[in-house]
Amino acid sequence: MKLKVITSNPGKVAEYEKSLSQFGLEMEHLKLPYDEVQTADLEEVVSKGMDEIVSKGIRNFIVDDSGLFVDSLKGFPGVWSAYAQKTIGNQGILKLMDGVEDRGAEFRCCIGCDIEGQRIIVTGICRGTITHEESGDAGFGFDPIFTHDGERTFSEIPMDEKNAVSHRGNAVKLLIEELRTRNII
Ligand code: ITT
Repeated sequence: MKLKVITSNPGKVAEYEKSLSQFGLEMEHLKLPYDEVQTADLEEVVSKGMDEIVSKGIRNFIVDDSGLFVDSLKGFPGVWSAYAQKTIGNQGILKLMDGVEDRGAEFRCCIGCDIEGQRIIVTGICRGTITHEESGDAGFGFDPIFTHDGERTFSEIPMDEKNAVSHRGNAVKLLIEELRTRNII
């Protein structure tokens, strides 16, 4: 079965291809802008986005709203992660955390999947810490400043390893469980 991944971010598509192909799900990248409502809730962004996409007659797709939530910044950038990444970038986040001892943070990923007329929304989390400098070339977004094991950033590990522990990987595990429960795969 083919699922469209509706996103402007090719890095997400690559991660879905790697984690979902083993379940017979083939990914197709579709760049289709949809309204991301202003709310502090990733699931609401996904649910409203799915309504809009379905109203355009598109079915069998995945949307993904993710963010980095930094403890000492009271959850910032959170739902504003894309804007923060585009404006202040990783260096800006590091600057905000200059001299801050508590480096705790978590990535969250909310997946909305429309499949065979059914709707599944799941959220995965990955706890870790913010490093003191950028490191590594792989991945995208905040990967060079986030470490789940305190040793290597997400930009310094292979995609398979990132998928095994990441917010998106954890959300995919929940999605697979739900697809199995509903006998879709
Ligand atoms: P779409 O909304 O078009 O899917 P986006 O990149 O804007 O693409 P999000 O709003 O979900 O995606 O992501 C918010 C920001 O968080 C964005 O700058 C991403 O690069 C970043 N981000 C999301 N997932 C990430 C991950 O696995 N690793 C590093 N950064 C990530």
